[in-house]
Amino acid sequence: METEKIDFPHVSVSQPPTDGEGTVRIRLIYPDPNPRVGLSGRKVESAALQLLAAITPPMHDVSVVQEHLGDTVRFDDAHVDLVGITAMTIQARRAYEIADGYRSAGKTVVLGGIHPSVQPSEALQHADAVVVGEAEPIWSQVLADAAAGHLHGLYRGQKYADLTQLPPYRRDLFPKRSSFALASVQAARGCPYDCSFCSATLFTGHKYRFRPVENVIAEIKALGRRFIFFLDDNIFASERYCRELFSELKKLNIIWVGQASLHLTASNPELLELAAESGCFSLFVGIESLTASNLRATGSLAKNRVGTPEEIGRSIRVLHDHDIIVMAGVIFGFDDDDPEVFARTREFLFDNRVGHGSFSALTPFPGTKLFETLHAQSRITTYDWSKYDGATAVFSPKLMTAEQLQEGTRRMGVNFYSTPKILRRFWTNRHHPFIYLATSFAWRHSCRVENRVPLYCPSGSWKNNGKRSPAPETGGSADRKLIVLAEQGAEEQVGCASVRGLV
Ligand code: B12
Ligand code: SF4
Repeated sequence: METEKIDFPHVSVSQPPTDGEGTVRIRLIYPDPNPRVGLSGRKVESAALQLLAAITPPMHDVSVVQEHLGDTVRFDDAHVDLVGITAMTIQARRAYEIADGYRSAGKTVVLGGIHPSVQPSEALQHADAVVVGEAEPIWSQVLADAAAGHLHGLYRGQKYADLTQLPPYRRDLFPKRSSFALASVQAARGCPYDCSFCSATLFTGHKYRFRPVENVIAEIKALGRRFIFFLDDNIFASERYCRELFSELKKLNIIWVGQASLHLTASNPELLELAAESGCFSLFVGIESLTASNLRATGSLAKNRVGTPEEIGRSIRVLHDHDIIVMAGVIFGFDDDDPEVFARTREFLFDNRVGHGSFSALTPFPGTKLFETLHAQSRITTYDWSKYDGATAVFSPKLMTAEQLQEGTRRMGVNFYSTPKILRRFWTNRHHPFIYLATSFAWRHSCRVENRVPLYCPSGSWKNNGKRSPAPETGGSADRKLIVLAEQGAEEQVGCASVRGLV
């Protein structure tokens, strides 16, 4: 298995039927990686599809299916000519199932998003066309070719999208809403860093590109929602831009959550204060590891510029001093992580009263440097993309077993969100009492349901000594009961918008 070199084979495909005037009836689909259980698609609207709908020329007809929000995929729908499917790696298997189903029904299929972009030849086995990278520069060409019956196999824009021209998302086509009426907005794209495990820069490039502040503000005003999730990889990317954005946000009476690096926040208390005044109540910061050698080896020391637990703790306190709830993203399984890493991290997060935590097993996403390294070392143990969920160990770690990595990561979430711990962290995070408690308990629920831990069980003492129960189709009645419970509680799955993997 190699990370693919992108070439442009021209594959002839059948012409999608149209109404005869060049109108293509398009269905955009967000696959739920685990529709059988209904647990894993976080309950956030798909910004990619909202944007794709917005940049679709008006002559075409667009409808949307978001499986993770409960919509059903129907292959027999006569009112569809072309299906556009988005996929992160974890969604790839389901995306291909859906693509194959539609192609069997004679529909034209286009795949796009991060996974098809880094594995285009693989994706092309399931689609008539694959869009590599951002859709803005190329989408109308794809649709024109589809309408004319000249669809090529691979499409890639020659340049990055011009964010000054980004239209507002077509939210009107998305009647099903995210949990907590959360609305996603993007102010900038790009990241100058190069963390070996991250897919973001492959896609959005190393240079920051910004939307004009007035466009962002106009979009938020038109939304009429109070709870905003900034999708940007680092909302603190440029001080000048931030000052302007936060000053304008201050006038809107909204609350917002975003992602940022510890360096750019903690080193600039004045800007942090402005962020808090503008409605920022929580920031996701990818601290990744408490071990400096891990941070150095993966290149992620560059973004936070703090590498020891003491330095990281000090930076976190600066955010707390500005009444901002910290969501710490931590990854386990780096080469210098031994089995003690879980206890050390647990203690650090608790001692520093970190409000929220998001824990992942290191995952070599295709296209990343990490993938290349582990693949070259023959340490990747599965290429089944549906296991690339951040909870499953898909490679052999150096200083612990794959099972230790997997179980340790899963236990972290359950343990971190135990009721006593949530309550003991309350004082530090008291400035947003309702949000802190509601999101903490939503995360508690989510972690337990995903790990099949009874909701009433004190953390750390669940059956099987923390091991996952068998999959539902083979599991016993207790499992089935929990799955039903999970389905009933589906609306509560997502707490804070910041989910590990965002940065
Ligand atoms: C928002 C976000 C989320 C949201 C998703 C909300 C949603 N329903 O869409 C939430 C918080 C739920 C989330 C969860 C996860 N995420 Co996430 N997430 C992001 C983030 C920050 C922004 C994505 C976004 O919406 N961008 C804005 C839209 C407009 O841009 P876009 O998605 O790139 O879409 C453009 C193109 O890709 C293209 N395109 C996309 N789809 C399609 C489809 C077609 C047909 C076409 C033509 C074009 C096209 O056109 C669009 C416009 O240019 C990215 C980081 C990043 N920089 O991309 C990570 C990122 C996508 N996430 C990632 C990961 C790993 C995850 C998790 C697996 C983490 C985890 N361990 O739990 C989970 C998976 C959840 C699940 N089970 O489904 C990785 C993906 C790596 C990979 N190879 O898959 C990323 C890249 C982060 C990273 N740094 O590595 N995530
Ligand atoms: S992890 Fe964050 S800082 Fe590192 S490359 Fe990815 S987006 Fe940039």
